[in-house]
Amino acid sequence: MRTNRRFVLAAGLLALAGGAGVLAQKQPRVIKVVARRFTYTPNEIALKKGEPVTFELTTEDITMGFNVPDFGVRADIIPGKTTRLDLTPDKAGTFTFLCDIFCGDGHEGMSGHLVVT
Ligand SMILES: [Cu+2]
Repeated sequence: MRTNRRFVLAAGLLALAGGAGVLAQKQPRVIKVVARRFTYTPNEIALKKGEPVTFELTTEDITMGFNVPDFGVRADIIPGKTTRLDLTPDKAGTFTFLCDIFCGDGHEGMSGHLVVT
């Protein structure tokens, strides 16, 4: 019984600490992006300067890349997996993201835009 109560107390404290963590630290906004030959959906994504986001990247066919050269971040998108990529844009403007893993004849045109305001 005593052990049980202690466990409940510990679990309660953990939940409290977790809640405080969420409050103290702004959770990144999650943006899902689906890649397939030779497009991204969505292919235009609105972001706010200074707002942290996490891209959740998936592919519907083969391995693709997701590269945002202006922000120096990239990731592989592997079939059957969700790839998470964090970005906090520190400048406003329109920036290209593109596939940097050759995926077939339309690869060169596989791109989209981040519009940061
Ligand atoms: Cu490609």
